Amino acid sequence: MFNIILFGPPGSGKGTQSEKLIAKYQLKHLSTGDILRSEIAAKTPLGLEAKSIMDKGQLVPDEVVIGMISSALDANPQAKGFLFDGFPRTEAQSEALDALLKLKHSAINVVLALEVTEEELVKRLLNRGLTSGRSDDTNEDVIRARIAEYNKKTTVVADYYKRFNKVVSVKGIGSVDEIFNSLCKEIDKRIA
Ligand code: B4P
Repeated sequence: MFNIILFGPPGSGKGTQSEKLIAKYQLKHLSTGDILRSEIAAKTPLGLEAKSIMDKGQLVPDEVVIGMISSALDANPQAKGFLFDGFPRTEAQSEALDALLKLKHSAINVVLALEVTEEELVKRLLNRGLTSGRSDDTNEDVIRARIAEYNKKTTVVADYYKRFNKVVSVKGIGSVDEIFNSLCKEIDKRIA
């Protein structure tokens, strides 16, 4: 298996690049944001709880998202590899992911970290909010709270994987295709 974490702040292009990467490398896409939004759309108890947290720009509790990822890994025993998008977002989630992959005799191969300035992130998310219908994208205060949550709780994920020499920074400003090419270059170096 070849497993990638696509890492970066909200609005850095994780969702955008994931679509292209899974098509090229035939990986299974696991986006905790997408899974949570489908729970919200289905109005499940988990979705209702998650919506109130996400609308404040905060992170959903670790045990909830770890449970979701554990089920998704079990549901895809034939996968050639996984692309984790928006997960892990805390050190506890990173440790849990490593343990879950170990049970499957696998591990994270590379963490690709998209680098984008805060002003560009805010601009992109407000712009997406005009059409996405996502309530967490329409209010600048909520967007800034998400970025603050990222700086407080999620940057440690990169520190965690740096200890294992697995993090590569990629410039996340430029055209979608330029960024995609930079990501592919880093993957191709490692996948051979
Ligand atoms: P996510 O769904 O992960 O979404 P996101 O951080 O907003 O970023 P996303 O990856 O979707 O956006 P992208 O950069 O592609 O999280 C949402 C919420 O769910 C979190 O705040 C949290 O509450 C909760 N959650 C999710 N996972 C969790 C976890 N593991 N633990 C706890 N809570 C969790 O794109 C943004 C915009 O930029 C788009 O409009 C796109 O078109 C544009 N864009 C992309 N690339 C561009 C480029 N190169 N140039 C210009 N614009 C670009």
